[in-house]
Amino acid sequence: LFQAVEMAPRDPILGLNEQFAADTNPNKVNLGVGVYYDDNGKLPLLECVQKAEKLMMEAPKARGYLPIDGIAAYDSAVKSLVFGADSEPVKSGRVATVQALGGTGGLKIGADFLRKVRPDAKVLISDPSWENHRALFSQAGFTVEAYPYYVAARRGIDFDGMLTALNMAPQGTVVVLHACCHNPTGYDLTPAQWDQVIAATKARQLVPFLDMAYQGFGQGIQEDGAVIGKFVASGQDFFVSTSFSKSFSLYGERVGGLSVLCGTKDEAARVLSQLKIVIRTNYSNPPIHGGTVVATVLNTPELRTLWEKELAGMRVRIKQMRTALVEKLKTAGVQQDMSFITQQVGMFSYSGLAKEQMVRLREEFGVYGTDTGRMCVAALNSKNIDYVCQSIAKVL
Ligand code: PLP
Ligand code: TYF
Repeated sequence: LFQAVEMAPRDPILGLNEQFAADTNPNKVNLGVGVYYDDNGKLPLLECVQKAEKLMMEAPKARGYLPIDGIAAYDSAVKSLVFGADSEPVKSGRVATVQALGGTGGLKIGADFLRKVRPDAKVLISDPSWENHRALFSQAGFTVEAYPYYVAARRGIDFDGMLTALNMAPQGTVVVLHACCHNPTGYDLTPAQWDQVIAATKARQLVPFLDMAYQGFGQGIQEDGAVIGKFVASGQDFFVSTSFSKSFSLYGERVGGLSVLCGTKDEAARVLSQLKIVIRTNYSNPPIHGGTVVATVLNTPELRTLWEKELAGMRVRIKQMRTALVEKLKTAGVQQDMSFITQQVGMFSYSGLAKEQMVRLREEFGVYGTDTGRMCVAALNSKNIDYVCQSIAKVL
């Protein structure tokens, strides 16, 4: 039965973790996978999460099946976070939201549902993008192509190229957009550029699919979410996947969601019924723990305030690491202007280093980033940054 089964390639990012674990270099630093570590190099367990878990333990509950679409209080909290509690779409009931297994789960539910309503549509992702976007939409049965996004030569967004691609896309094309903190480049559109993108998706009748995996890591929770309000104002139907992996440091709990903005409340009810079929036939219903933690935090004012403070702490520390990286690279003798690192936002920096340099960093210095030159700035800290800068200076 399995004689002809081929060995699949490793995930380019998660595969680095295995290589890192096997590395015996005592100075090794993992800047490969997108995970936030604190200044002691530890994966944080947020205080708001611990407090929510304490509340949950004080009133233990039996573990029956959840509804197919998840915990009601969770779904409504996600909806309010994404669209605003007092926003027209939430008040009028035209958003269908489901709990999902991380942001990946939200994307996959959306992809499977889209395949039913738009079986012949093409999917456009950014060039470059999070590698799993291509894999996930391809697996769902779509032809995936890319729109220009990043130009290495001038370290920035090829906005004209992007807009041209959108303006040439056939009606009904699904366009995957990073809502904030673009992975892997760290370059986000300006509000004015978003306006033009939104005008294009509307004029061409494209289907926007916003991937929101880093809300709160860019400028702030509200600021990063503002793009959703712009799409709402344009009067288009669209998809938003949400991930709490990073913003709650709950990677392994698989907490995320999918929200679909529909034209009417009745449409939303029908869409929700279809999303539930997708979920039902994949994993039946989501798990309880992570969703309860996030719902408790988002729906309890003191814990919500604490979460916002802790998330701001992560955001500020990443920004400090960006500034320190630019300064320390200079101190380490790097001649070229590296100030672009502070213009990028979110967890990642596209360093501009070539594959050979990234391989040398890994093999000679134990400093792990992706072959594309992406480094996770959120894994730098006051103890490892000098070593990282000296290592980069040596390969540059
Ligand atoms: N989308 C982007 C752009 C990401 O970087 C990630 C990272 O993991 C995800 C989605 C998936 O999130 P999750 O780990 O919650 O599935
Ligand atoms: O881009 C990253 O590093 C994160 C984590 O298949 C990740 O988004 C990477 C690869 C993957 C799943 C998550």
